Amino acid sequence: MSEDTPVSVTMEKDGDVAVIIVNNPPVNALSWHVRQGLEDNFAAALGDDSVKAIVLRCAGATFIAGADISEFGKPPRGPDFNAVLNSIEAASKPVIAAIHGTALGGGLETALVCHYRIAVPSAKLGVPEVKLGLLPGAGGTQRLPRVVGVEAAATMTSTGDPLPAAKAKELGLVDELAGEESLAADAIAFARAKIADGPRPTRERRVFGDVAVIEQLKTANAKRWRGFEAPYANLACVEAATRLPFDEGLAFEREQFMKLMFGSQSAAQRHIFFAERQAAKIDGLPKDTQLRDVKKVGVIGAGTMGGGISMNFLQKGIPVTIVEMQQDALDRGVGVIRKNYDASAAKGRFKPEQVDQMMGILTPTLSLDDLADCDLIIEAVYENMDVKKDIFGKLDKIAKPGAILASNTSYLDIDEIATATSRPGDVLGMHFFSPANVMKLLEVVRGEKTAPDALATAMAIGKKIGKVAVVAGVCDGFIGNRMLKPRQIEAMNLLMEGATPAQVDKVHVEFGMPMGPFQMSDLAGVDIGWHRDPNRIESIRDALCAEGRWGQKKQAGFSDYDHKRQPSESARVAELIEEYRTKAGTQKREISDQEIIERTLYPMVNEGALILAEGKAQRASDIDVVWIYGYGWPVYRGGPMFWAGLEGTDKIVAALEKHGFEIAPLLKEKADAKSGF
Ligand code: T1G
Repeated sequence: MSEDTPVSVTMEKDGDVAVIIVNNPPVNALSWHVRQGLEDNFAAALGDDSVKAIVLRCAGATFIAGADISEFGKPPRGPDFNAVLNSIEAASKPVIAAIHGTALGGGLETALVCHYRIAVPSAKLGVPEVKLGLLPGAGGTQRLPRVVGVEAAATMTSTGDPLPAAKAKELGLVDELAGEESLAADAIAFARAKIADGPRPTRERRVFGDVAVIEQLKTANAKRWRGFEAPYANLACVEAATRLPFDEGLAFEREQFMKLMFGSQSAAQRHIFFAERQAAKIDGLPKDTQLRDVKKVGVIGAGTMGGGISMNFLQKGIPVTIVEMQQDALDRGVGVIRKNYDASAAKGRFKPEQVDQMMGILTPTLSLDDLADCDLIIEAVYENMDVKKDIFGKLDKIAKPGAILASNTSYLDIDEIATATSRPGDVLGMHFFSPANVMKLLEVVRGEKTAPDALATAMAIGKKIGKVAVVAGVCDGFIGNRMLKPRQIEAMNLLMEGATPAQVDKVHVEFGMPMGPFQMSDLAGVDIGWHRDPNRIESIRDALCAEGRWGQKKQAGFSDYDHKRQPSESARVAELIEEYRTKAGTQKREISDQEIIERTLYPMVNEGALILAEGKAQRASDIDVVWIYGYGWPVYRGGPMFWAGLEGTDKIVAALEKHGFEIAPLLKEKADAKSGF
């Protein structure tokens, strides 16, 4: 080992048991120097005649949480991962993995080449590679069927969900449960007890279980896995384990792994893995920024948004005071919260007593004065600037010093709202996405005068309630909705020129979106933002609204809907479009699917480039995170800005120019450099 190799693996001896300890914070990833350290320390332990058994454990928060994803795509360094694992498995002395925290991916594969496994009850064990568009590429798909059987192996690899230690023990993945606080000692005792049994190489164990589960999983997950490659590659490897000798199965796994590793889907999913974590960071935040305490939250408005927002805090044990102006609206809002929790409890998500607990820390009131002791107040009322400024003016007098005053507005100017108070440093936006208790995205809108600690606190509380929070700047629509706008405008233009709502929606769904622009309008409500004058028809949308075609809620929007909300093409909508097209004197023509992509998705990239250039998003990857978690952009395409790199920014610019768009300078710059964002 050369002197510049970090020492991340050490060895201690307890009598005749060697204890090899990995210490590579924060998650003991199998970086090159860890692999080097394992190779060196196992060689030393195996070469020491006084050593009769070997324990492998980790310092810090967790057992090995996987290969070091940050090394992927870089020139290989240090010993080959498979070679290190195979040498551990071939050890002439029993090797025991002592597991705490999360043994994930390459971490679990390392535990699998150990001959026995002991874990603390709170440990979790899994192979989440599929969530990175990969598969366990160090023997996991071949060894798991030999330890837990085909059914469990197929489920673990294709879903990526970890198992709690107790379940792992039930399946035979863990041989012994240690005391929560005595893993080190229990592992040594367990190792000593295994000296007589000797090594138990996993590769020599027999695959068992019913291969039929593989087709069953494919059928059960067809919708969820639509467009993804990795789940099917994982299942193909597990299936191979049922019919190939170990080494041939390993070779098949390697081949499948390399295909995924060098494919665009894994690059996209790994991009999002890091992008999500990067989004939590605020560039330039002073190092000594202290977060404000948030022990009590106030929510103004008990409608759909106010109720959903409140639920996020209640289920994390944070008391909420919810304010409405009218008693019946307040009662209705509280009733909806209870109904939602009861529905979740019926599905087993909460125990009934938990629902009572959560409802017990919800305080309904008609008076804003009752928000005086709240640390964070979120306004979620009607999208009207005057209404919001009136409320913030009152809050300025009621709220305690240091309370954060947030608006859930989806596009209004936070800076203008802040002028209604004497404390603009405490004012920011917290834009939740409907349904607020379900959608993970939270846009935290930073006003001109928002204080750094207020912003950092809002980001931290967002993470605490399980959201993926992204900093946005003040502009119309912030990040997500601002990019949605050009997409919706062009989608309407395409109808005028000859496309149908179903065709545009189909192109988006085939691209990987959960729904197309018109399905989204019908779901949200075609009448959102409509002027409500049925005689004023200035667009196709006005024509639909004038006829009461307000979307799913009226069983008619851009499509017709049956009682199960199943859509079908509407002859009436086709007539309305034709009437409107004739009135406007627009010629109908054939529109290709490619043109739909170029005129609805490419303008989003263009808008994203403007958002970046204006500093309304901290980084391109933040924009990707917004679209993945706010609108269901397919994660295997990495978000609009990452996808622009895959598509080719030069190709995008050429198409946008062809369709007459004004090109964002930053996008032009990337295109000229033939680079992504
Ligand atoms: N490689 C590199 N960095 C990692 C990492 C990894 N595997 N896992 C986490 N980090 C970084 C992360 O970016 C963050 O960095 C910090 O650690 C804390 O992470 C061959 C090919 C373990 C459950 O997919 O699920 O093995 O932002 O904020 O909330 O078959 O990290 O601080 O600079 O998420 O406590 C398979 C991925 C890899 C597990 C901890 N393993 N990690 O959650 O902390 S592929 C995974 C996680 C593989 C082999 C294959 C979580 C966690 P920074 P964090 P956390």
